[in-house]
This record gives sequence, structure tokens and C-alpha cells, in this order.
Amino acid sequence: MGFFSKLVSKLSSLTGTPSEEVLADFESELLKADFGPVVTGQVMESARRSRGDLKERITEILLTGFVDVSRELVTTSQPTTILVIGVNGTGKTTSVAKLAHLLHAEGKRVLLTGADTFRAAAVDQLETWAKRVGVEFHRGGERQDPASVAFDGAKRSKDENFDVHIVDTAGRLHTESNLMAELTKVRRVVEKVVPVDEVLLVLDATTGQNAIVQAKEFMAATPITGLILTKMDGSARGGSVVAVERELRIPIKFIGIGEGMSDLRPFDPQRFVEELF
Ligand SMILES: Nc1nc2c(ncn2[C@@H]2O[C@H](COP(=O)(O)OP(=O)(O)OP(=O)(O)O)[C@@H](O)[C@H]2O)c(=O)[nH]1
Ligand SMILES: [Mg+2]
Repeated sequence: MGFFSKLVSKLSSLTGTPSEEVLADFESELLKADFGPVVTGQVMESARRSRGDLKERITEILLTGFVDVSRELVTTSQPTTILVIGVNGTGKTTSVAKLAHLLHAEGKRVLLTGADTFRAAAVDQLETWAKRVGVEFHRGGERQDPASVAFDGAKRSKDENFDVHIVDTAGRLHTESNLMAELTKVRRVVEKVVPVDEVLLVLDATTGQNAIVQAKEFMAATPITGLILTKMDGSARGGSVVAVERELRIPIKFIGIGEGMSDLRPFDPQRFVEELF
């Protein structure tokens, strides 16, 4: 049963105006689920005037928060080139593996480049994933500059006619301006070889409003074409999907729902909202 089912049926079953206590409970559920202050405010306003059509009204409030654009991966370049970025531990490397798995299953030849050269373990982690998924992997030299590794990967992806090249980057704090500048450089250098089709920002759904703060800093460093919201499993905080896209106006292209390579779903707002009821 979806997040709103119980709440809406409770309100709808009341005769007369809902009590302040019932409304306060409802509001705190919405905030706990990370719908954010604006959506929560709009839903509460509807709830106060609660009559039979509450479900339709909430559906409308939620759906208007999503941008009306395609959520398909852009695949214009040859090879399709994807940069994956985000704060430490949000799930970038795992998402790269999941994406690779998805594209590999479509019959695409995929190359992964580990541009996270600060930690040897990070590159090993991606290599392990590449083997598991069954795609090719490009490793840079130890201590090689991330932009230069990404450049080499891009060159290889082109020379060897890969269909898709995905670059995994090191996690970085959105407040560290030199690391943000490095991202700009990674992109610029890759684009000497081939235009970047997608810059996907990975956000951890369980971090709520903080994800929005992070995203704004990344947007200042490089244009972002899509979001991946991870850790949507095992958490009742699905509301961040609505809050994040409403605020950032960037399409959520995928959601991560687990740690395995199959745990990535293309995001569909209509279906998501339906499942909340
Ligand atoms: N439950 C769950 N766990 C996830 C999901 N995505 C990633 N994780 C876990 O989150 C942890 C961090 O994932 P990574 O992919 O290493 O994150 P990262 O952003 O590459 O981390 P850094 O490279 O250190 O910045 C791992 O334990 C993953 O298994 C998801 O959708 N759901
Ligand atoms: Mg990583």
C-alpha cells in the first residue's frame, strides 16, 4: 500500500473538518517522508478542505512538480558518452555498474572508465563491477590526473568503436571549489574527443533537502542533464523524488532501489505517483 493510501482514506472517511491533531499528524508524515516544505504546504491546504477528491488533488500537486521532458538517455554522440558525478558515497560507482548492465543487456558495447584516481580501491571497485557485468574497463595510471584518465578513456572508446562510454568520478564535497573546478575540466577534456551526452548527478534520496543544496553547487560547475536518485529502497522517504525535481527542474532519469546491478529503474513520475496511493 502506498504512502498516501492510509492517510487519504483516513481523511476522506471523516465527517466534517479534520481535527488539528489529525492534520498535524498528516503534516509530520509528509515532512518525514521528505516531500519538502512547499509540497507539504500545498497538500496540507488541500487536506484542510478535505472532501472526496483529495486523491485527485494530491496527485495533481505532485505531478506538477515534475518537468515535462524526455527521461530517455541521450545517445547522440558516437560513442554515447556519460559522466557520472556526485558527493562521496551517494552511489556513483554502483550506479555506473547498474547503467552498464542495463545498456549491456540492450546489446550495447560498453566501456567504463574509472577516473577516481585518488583511491586505488575505488578503481578496483569499478573494475570488479565491470567484470561482473561483462563490460570493458579502462584504468588510468596510478596518480594520473582524473581529467587525463577520462580523456584516455574517451579516446579508447572512440578508437575501439564502443557504443557507450561511462566515466565514473571521485566523490567530492560540493563545498570544495577546487574539486568542483576539476569536474569542469574532466568534462572539457573529454569533449576534445567526443561531446558528452549526459552528465548524471547521483543524489542519495535519504539525505532529503541536503541533496538539493549539493545539486545546486554541482549545477554551477557543469550543466547537468539528469539525476539518479539512489537508495530509494528500504526508506519511507520517497518524497524527496518530488521535492528534488520540483526544486532543481532537472529530470530524474533513474532511481536506485538496491545494491545489485539490476536495482536501477527508469523513473516514471506518473507511475511513481500512482504507487504512492
Ligand atoms: N540500498 C541501496 N544501497 C545503495 C544504492 N546505491 C548504492 N548503494 C550503496 O551505497 C554505498 C556507496 O556506493 P558507491 O557506489 O560506492 O558510492 P560512490 O558514490 O561511488 O562512493 P565514492 O566513490 O566513495 O564517492 C555502497 O554500499 C552501495 O552498495 C541503492 O540504490 N540502494
Ligand atoms: Mg565511487
